[in-house]
Amino acid sequence: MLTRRNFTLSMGALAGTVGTAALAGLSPTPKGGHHSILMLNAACGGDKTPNVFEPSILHVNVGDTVTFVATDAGHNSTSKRGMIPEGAAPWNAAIDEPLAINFTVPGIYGHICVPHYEWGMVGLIVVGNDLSNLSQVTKVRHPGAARGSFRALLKQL
Ligand SMILES: [Cu+2]
Repeated sequence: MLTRRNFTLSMGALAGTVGTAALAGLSPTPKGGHHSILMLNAACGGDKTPNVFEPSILHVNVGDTVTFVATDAGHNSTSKRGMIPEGAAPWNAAIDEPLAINFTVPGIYGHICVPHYEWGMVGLIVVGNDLSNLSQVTKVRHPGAARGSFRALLKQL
């Protein structure tokens, strides 16, 4: 798991690599908390599930910023069509691109790693404890292992 110290270090390293201006680019005046989702070749801990977002489910407050961190190479984060709240902006990061998103619209957000989508590399972000788009999110169809992965994550909400 990511400790607070590791989090601070990784954010520092990230800022050093891409510059704080680039990080702040998508969210000019983020006032809320900051979170990280790591893109990994294998899960931390015992199960070693290949190709994961860590954490796979993240609960944040409205106004918080989430940074997708390209810890391992070959991953990206893209919001899944039909799996974000109405009025929210979709995103689509390039492979290996760290991306910071400021979440201002409450609801459930489903996101995927495009290269590993069919292998089940998917995640959920819940903003403001709002599950009002759950039935819409649940209706979206997925290929391969993504189907079971999303089902398992949605069951935990
Ligand atoms: Cu991936």
